[in-house]
This record gives sequence, structure tokens and C-alpha cells, in this order.
Amino acid sequence: MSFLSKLRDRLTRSSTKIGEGLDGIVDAAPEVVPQPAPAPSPGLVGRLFGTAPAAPPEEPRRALDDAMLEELEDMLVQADLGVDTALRVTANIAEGRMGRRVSSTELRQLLAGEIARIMAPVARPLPIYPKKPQVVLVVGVNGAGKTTTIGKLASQFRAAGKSVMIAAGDTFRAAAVEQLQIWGQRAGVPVMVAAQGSDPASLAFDAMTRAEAEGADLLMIDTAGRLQNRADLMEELAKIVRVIRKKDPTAPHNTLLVLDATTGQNALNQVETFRQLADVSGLVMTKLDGTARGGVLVALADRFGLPIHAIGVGEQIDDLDAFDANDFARALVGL
Ligand SMILES: Nc1nc2c(ncn2[C@@H]2O[C@H](COP(=O)(O)OP(=O)(O)OP(=O)(O)O)[C@@H](O)[C@H]2O)c(=O)[nH]1
Ligand SMILES: [Mg+2]
Repeated sequence: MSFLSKLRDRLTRSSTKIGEGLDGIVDAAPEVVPQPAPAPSPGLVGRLFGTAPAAPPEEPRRALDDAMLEELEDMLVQADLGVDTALRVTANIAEGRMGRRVSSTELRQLLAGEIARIMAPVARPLPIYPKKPQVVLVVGVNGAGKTTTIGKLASQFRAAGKSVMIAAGDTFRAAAVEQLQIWGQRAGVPVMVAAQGSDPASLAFDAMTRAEAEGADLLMIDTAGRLQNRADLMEELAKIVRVIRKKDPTAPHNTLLVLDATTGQNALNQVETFRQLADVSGLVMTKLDGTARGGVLVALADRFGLPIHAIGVGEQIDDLDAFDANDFARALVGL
């Protein structure tokens, strides 16, 4: 299955939401163009002489006016693009097109074009540096998908011939360490653990020492989930970063913020807070399968411009895809 159809398949709920929204907006036109009667079937003669098939029935159209733009804007806000982005996208669609009669398909294409334009600059894979080990710190709120994403990434980097190590920086929960060990086994990557309740910053330091000694290309450090309003946990994160920098002032080379797409607009606050504490260098958006809130990626890209390195589209090890702006835009609007 091609990436686009897989993504479209899994983004069904988002795309249905926006797609049906667009159909609804165009169908709300006061003057609906009458549908032509279906053309007679081409018959034997037609088939023999290759008569062109009858043109598909004309799609309903609606003149682009203020009322329609307002509906479009509301629909985009509903689809989690946020007010600012919805306004900008709508204004761009309107530019030079007021009064023109558009069909739902044309509207989808225009919208996909605008969304792709916003997303293109942020569609960038995780950069790989010559530095050994390249330290990738993974942060985010509880349950965002950090541990799962580390397992998936470790597997991909290993398949690409990199030597990878994982550090279980979530030292609070025994279950968290076990979960990471299972992912390590699946990916075929060693997992460094510390005693339960020990300081995650010192585990990070030890893991860097070992990764260096063993010549690992990549060290991925998992961290405990933390809500952005817990000052103590956020301070702990800042401490992890300080200690990592004692070992290597250029580390962490990547700080990945993992966001759960189903949290919708709250993702914007999460980026705001984590950025202040941990100098976030890129995003991974998980759970894009089966959510109707994929639109929040557009709001994030528009507001922060942080690279989106990958998207999670399921719970299995290969359910992590590169982020492609065009595919995403088309899938989101149901094209
Ligand atoms: N459907 C779907 N589920 C996902 C995806 N990524 C993670 N999950 C699921 O989300 C749940 C939480 O994932 P974890 O990786 O444990 O999240 P975490 O951020 O490490 O959680 P804490 O360590 O508790 O903060 C698990 O049930 C995962 O299987 C995804 O892309 N799609
Ligand atoms: Mg975890």
C-alpha cells in the first residue's frame, strides 16, 4: 500500500470531517445547478468506435462570498487549525477569487494547496550529525507516545545501519522501564536502565559515558511524562539537560517533543512550555490514525515553524512515517 493511501486511510476521521464540511458549505448554495440527465449508455457502437464516455454530472458550485468564507473559517477552526491559521488560510483562498463559482473539489484543492504551503517548510526528517554519540532527548506529557516513538525510531535507525542505544530515563515507574526493554528487544537495541527512583539526570550522564565508550552513533533518552503545569517535574527536565551538557556542551543534539494529536489545541500550550525549558528542536506527532484532530499540525506549523520529523500512525513498530507536506494536506482534506 502506498504511503498516501495508508495515510489517507488512517486519517479518515480528519479528512471526513473537513471533506464533509466542504461539501456542506458548497451544497448550502442558494442556487443549485440542476444535474443533467444521465447520458445513455454508449452501447455496442459507442464501444466499438470508442465514443468518449459521458461527462460526469456537473458538481454543484457556489459563488465565493463573505458568507461562504465565514463558513469555511468556522469549519477550519472546528478542524483544529486554530483561529489565526484558519483566518490566514481563508484569506489566501479568497484572494482574487471573490465571486467565482467553485465546486467542493476545487475548494478541496485550494485548501490542500494552502495547507501544503504552510507544512512544506516543517516537513524535515530528524537531522543526523557526525557527532558520536548523537544524543536525542525525548520529552512530552504523560502518555503522548514517547516510549513507543523511541522504539519505532530505534528500529528505523538500526535498519539504516546505525548503532543505537536507549536510556530509560523514566526511573519512577518500574512498568516504564519494562515497556522500554520490550521495545529495545523488538528493535534489537540495548537499553540502559537505573535503579527505580534514582536520578534520571545521572542515568543520562552514565548512558552518555557508555554510549561514548561503545562508539554508539545514537543515544536516545526516554523521559517520564510530565504535565506542563508541574513545576517540579519541569525543573527535573531542565536538570537533565544541564547534566547532559556537562558531558557534552553540544548535547542534546535533538530534543524531540512528542505530541498526541488527539489532544487538539492543547498541543500548542505544550510546545510553548517545553520549548522554554528544553529548547525543543523538533516534533513527532503521534496517534494521527483514527483522530479527527489532525488539523492541529497546521496550527503548530503556522505558529512555531518547528520541524515535524515523523508522525505516528499506529501502535506497531513500523507505524512511524516521515512527514510529507503534500500527502498530509491532501489526506487531511479528503482528496
Ligand atoms: N494509535 C496509536 N497509538 C499510539 C501511537 N503512539 C503511541 N501510541 C499508544 O499510546 C499509548 C502511550 O504510549 P507510550 O509510548 O507509553 O507513551 P509515553 O509518552 O511514553 O507515556 P508515559 O511514559 O506514561 O508518559 C500506548 O498505548 C501506545 O501504544 C500512535 O501513533 N498511534
Ligand atoms: Mg513512556
